[in-house]
Amino acid sequence: MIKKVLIANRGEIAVRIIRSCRELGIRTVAIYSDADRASMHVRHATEAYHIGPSPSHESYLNADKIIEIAKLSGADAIHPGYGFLSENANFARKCNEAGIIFIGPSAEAITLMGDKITARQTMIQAGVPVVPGSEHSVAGEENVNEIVQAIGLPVIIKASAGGGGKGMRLVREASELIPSLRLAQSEALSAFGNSTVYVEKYIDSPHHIEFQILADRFGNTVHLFERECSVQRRHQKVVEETPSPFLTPELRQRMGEAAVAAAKVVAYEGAGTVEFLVDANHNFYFLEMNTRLQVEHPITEYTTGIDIVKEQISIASGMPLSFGQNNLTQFGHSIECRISAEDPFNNFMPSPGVIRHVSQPNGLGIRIDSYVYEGYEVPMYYDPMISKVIVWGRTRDEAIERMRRALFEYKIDGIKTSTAFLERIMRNKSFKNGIYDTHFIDMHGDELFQRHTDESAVCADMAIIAAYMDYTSKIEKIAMGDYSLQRNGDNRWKEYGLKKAVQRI
Ligand code: MV4
Repeated sequence: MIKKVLIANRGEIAVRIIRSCRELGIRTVAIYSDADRASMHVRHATEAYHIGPSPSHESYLNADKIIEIAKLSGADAIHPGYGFLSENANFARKCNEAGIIFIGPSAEAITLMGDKITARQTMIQAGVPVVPGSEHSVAGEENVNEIVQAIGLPVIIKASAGGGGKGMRLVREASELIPSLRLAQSEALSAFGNSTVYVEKYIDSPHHIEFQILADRFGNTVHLFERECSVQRRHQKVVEETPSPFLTPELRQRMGEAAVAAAKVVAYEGAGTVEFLVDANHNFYFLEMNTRLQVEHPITEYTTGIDIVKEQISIASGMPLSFGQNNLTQFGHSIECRISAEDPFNNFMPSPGVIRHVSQPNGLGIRIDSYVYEGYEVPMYYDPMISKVIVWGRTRDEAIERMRRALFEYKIDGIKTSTAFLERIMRNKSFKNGIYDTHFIDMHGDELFQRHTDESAVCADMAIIAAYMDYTSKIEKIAMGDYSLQRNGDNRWKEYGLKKAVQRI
């Protein structure tokens, strides 16, 4: 039995993991860097240890120090969350060698899936469809020409040690092939210390759809259905939803079976995600497997009722899954929006700083996985994501309207955040119709990034100004941006748009 878990992470995911531990009666050990002394995860945990300076390499990536603290504190397991050491096979191995349970898959499964060429070969053996392309690493110029002869242009050159879009190169013209190969190889070498690359046929306008997997050590493997993750910007997911409006029940079933086969062939244990590309003709291809808990896991929790973190802990304690595939159904619809401390209207410029005021949405079907509070300073050292808004609705339309309402209610002052940008996505016609693919943000940039004052921001500002005007009593009218406020004859506030305001002031 696991009685005490060290969380080798920070931010919202550390808080999220501690919540499930508390429900299970498991004590928790937080670690924190200099910048995180006052962080929320430290407050939630039963005990907390300082790990080192703010930069990740000296704190949340310091494997030996983390294991040392686990031993010192008497933790029997380590949960790595996502990012940091979560997909580091050496860390998983070191934990196990130190007699500490790594809550995640085996080091072997992490290594295998971390090497994208080996992962591809393994999937081919298991009968899971992969994108047409090279079976081995690209050996040289002759070899790459042969591959492209066989599959045709355009192709995409990917780093075997890469993943998540890092080190990819699209090749449309034959003349670009060799220069792109050289570039891809040197980029892979400098980014991953390994120049090995492979080639795939380029799938134009694909959907990114992933399946959540749970597997115990007795060979029981189930999937918890899909997550549609096509709303991305520079390989960062922005909005995720489930069910995918693009899948049919028949395709969902076939992809779910393929995802389970993918997990079984590597004797996978724990929670994992099998990513697929799906083309416009409903062909699906294995892309990669993420061997960790993912940011977007809550939408699956909402639509299946399963607490994925509790399942991870149960599996890591050696328990069999308490349900089979036939016990699982998807109910209703769930959407997640990632809120980041960035300015979406200024090229997503990071916006760290002190949160002066925060007012979170609430009510039926709303879940906030966050770690910020009033007075908290968002540090510049880590990922800019500060909060996730997750909604559930009986239908997709209800979930979208609920998300709009939640984003409207969410007020964060002191720093710039992405809430207004996310509201625009919820109002976008193509998104509302469920007709979008991985090019969505690029295709709708004009609309999504257009500079105009958002309704929610105006309402909030107007309310503050009206209160201020009541307070000062002398001010009868005030102009702000495109709007103005003025008292009516009956002493009530009236709003004017820009044109009216200019006429009257
Ligand atoms: C592709 C592709 C088209 N064809 N592979 C980007 C992230 C990484 N996991 C793989 N990615 C892609 N691989 C082939 N053969 C297009 C992408 C891609 C993409 C994939 C999912 C979500 C967003 C994306 C944005 C640009 C490119």
